[in-house]
Amino acid sequence: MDYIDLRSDTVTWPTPAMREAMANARVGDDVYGDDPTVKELEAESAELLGKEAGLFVASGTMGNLTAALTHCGRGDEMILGREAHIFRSEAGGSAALGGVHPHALPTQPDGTLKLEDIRKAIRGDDEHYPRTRLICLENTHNAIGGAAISREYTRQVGQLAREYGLKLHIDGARIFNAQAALDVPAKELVEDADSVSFCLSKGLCAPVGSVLVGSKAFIAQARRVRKSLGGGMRQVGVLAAAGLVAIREMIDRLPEDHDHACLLAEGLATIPHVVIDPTRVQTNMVFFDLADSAPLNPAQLVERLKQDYHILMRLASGHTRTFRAVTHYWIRREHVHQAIEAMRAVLS
Ligand code: TLP
Repeated sequence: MDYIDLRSDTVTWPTPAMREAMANARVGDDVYGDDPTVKELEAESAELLGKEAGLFVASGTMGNLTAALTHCGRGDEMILGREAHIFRSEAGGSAALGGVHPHALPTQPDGTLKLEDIRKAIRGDDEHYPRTRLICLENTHNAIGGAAISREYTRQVGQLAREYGLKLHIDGARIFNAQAALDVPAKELVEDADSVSFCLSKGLCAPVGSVLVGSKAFIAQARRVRKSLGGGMRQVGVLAAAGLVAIREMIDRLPEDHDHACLLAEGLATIPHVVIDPTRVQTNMVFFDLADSAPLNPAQLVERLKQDYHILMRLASGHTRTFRAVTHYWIRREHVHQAIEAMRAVLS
């Protein structure tokens, strides 16, 4: 890559193996069900997460939106966290396009929702109320520093959902980072979910796409919803081919990104004007604050790192002094050392 780009794992370029697979991909018109590479990706993804079927979608946002619109009708309510990506960063799509009413609860410092809060938020049968249909969790939790959510917690939420006849969707954009952090197969982390969306184009490096998985009946309905959103794609096996490389070759290397994130956090902790608790790093994200005492403001810091050191860094979404640095395949150990030394030079 041209820069040491720590802004996100979405910036990852496809690997050489992906480019080759894309060039040689077998394709067909996927809306007619004719693309063998897409079918393979959907089947392997479903298998990987222990669900019956999968659906290739253009993005994580489209995966979550398709799930919400498949589970909920207009005026139905979904329960989720205030810090959830779906609530904060997906342009209010489920409300705008599906009339789904979001019921946002406080997100806890570990990325969970209190079970008691969820229970209280579930509506009774009263004509004044929207009908509660869906609970959404996020694993790993982006805005909570990439926190991994445990199998036990998810199981409890699943039980609660079933008790009230609700569905559970997991925004598993980075579910394989949770698998690596917890050393629990992703399949088990999502066992209780009715649907899961995971991204191929973040730490797994594919250029485009996510996969939504669930039961056969759910995916059949989701396919119609995806079409209505303009997401029926044609010879899209060229993209699915990269996705297959992503799930076959890129999952097992994620712990390397987590090690690099720890290294970065430990290095940053030794730099003046950086406020950070390295023990909070669980996956590939490093959140830190720039103290008021710093000689530069956040915009100046970003500019100096870019101009003088070829390093790209950004503030965490919605924050004014909190940065989020994300490690990924294109960030090697020496890049982490370079980033630490650049920060030291700029802030000392
Ligand atoms: N997150 C992106 C940007 O939105 C900031 C990032 O850089 O982290 N769920 C989660 C948990 C996500 O973090 C994201 C993307 C999505 C869904 C949406 O995925 P895309 O960008 O493919 O629509």
